[in-house]
Amino acid sequence: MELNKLIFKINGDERGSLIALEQNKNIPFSIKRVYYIFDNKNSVVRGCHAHKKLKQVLICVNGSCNIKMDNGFESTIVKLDSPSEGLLIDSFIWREMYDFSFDAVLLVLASELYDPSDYIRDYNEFKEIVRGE
Ligand code: T46
Repeated sequence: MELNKLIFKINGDERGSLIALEQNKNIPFSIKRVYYIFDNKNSVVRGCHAHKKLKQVLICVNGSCNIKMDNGFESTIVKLDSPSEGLLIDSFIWREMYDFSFDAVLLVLASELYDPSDYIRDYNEFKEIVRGE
């Protein structure tokens, strides 16, 4: 399954590092919402859904976590552990986030405002939709 990893330019100098994220530049959509996930127990699994319209970029700005992505035909697991690396998750991709380190902060840039009706929460329903069954 195709992986959409984004590598961000680090503006570093003797003081430290800075990464700038800009909509429709290094982030491939207009950003309508930003949220971040933190303070997770190591054993939790988050996500477990797909979206009909929403596109997102996930960046683990501190610590690490694993992301499982599934397009209904195949799946892949990506470890996010760098603030200079983003993972683009398109619509109609099932995602699960797990193995959060105690210090993990997962920043998410989203192409749409929060809309509960955009979620597909049933894996069988998701598979039927993407497989056109
Ligand atoms: C996704 C993964 C990566 C809001 O009120 N506004 C928001 O923008 C979001 C995202 C959530 N919420 C509320 C809804 C729930 O009461 O925050 C609570 C936790 O949300 P949720 O259970 O959906 O969190 P995750 O980590 O399972 O999933 C989230 C996003 O919802 C989802 O779009 O792709 O992160």
